[in-house]
Amino acid sequence: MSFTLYNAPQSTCSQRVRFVLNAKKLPFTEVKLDLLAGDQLKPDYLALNPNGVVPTLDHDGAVVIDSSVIIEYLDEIAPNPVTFTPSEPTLRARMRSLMRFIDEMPAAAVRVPTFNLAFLPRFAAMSEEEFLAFAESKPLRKEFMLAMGRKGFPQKDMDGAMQRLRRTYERMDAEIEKSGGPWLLGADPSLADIALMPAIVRMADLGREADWQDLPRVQRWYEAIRAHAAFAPTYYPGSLLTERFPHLRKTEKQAAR
Ligand SMILES: N[C@@H](CCC(=O)N[C@@H](CS)C(=O)NCC(=O)O)C(=O)O
Repeated sequence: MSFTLYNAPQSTCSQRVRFVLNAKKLPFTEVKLDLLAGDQLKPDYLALNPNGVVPTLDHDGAVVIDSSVIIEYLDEIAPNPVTFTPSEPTLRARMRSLMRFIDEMPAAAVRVPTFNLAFLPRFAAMSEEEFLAFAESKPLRKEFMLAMGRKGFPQKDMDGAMQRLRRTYERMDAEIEKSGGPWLLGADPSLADIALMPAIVRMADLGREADWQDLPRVQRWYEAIRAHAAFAPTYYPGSLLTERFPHLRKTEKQAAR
């Protein structure tokens, strides 16, 4: 089996897929796209992924897009040496419900502080015409970009994103308590944990770890995922925003407030 992953080091959606490939010990060729330069919007890439976003997986010529779909696909075609899908149908259903929740809540919310804090200087440096043309060329995120504008999302949107993330931590806490932990569904990590991981790691990278300090089950979950053997090869150097954008290291805590 041959795998090519089109992705970006700091992309949260890409990190889900790298984690699963690493955990399953599936060798893959990594094609790194520069998202701020617009590599994801070039015709060759759009022919693979018409959404104009990463990740995209090519498996022996079969193209699979969307990180949640890709990780489910990988779990189906390579159930060994480890599977992240419970065998019991009601647990599988719970896992999928959580994955939908994660895509709708934290995975979406985390884009607001990410763009405002990390990427804005790049857009602020564009002329209005350049920015509008860049936004216009995005099949999936045009309206998101226009809502952000060159000045960034207003504080109201930042506050809303932080509230949605806080409700996510509380939901995680409740799920871990219900399952007995340490993972969302109990004793073993599932695709839901992997889908959630990048949003939590992103918020920690942005200096917001204190936001779940009052929830020790969530803190233990965060320690457990970081201790997983697949974590370090997934978060290779350059995978964190603070590694690529040094301006975040000093100001992240104040700026995210
Ligand atoms: N639902 C998609 C979302 C993919 C997505 O939003 N990817 C981001 C990086 S995490 C991207 O490529 N952004 C490029 C852009 O906004 O132009 C998935 O999970 O694969």
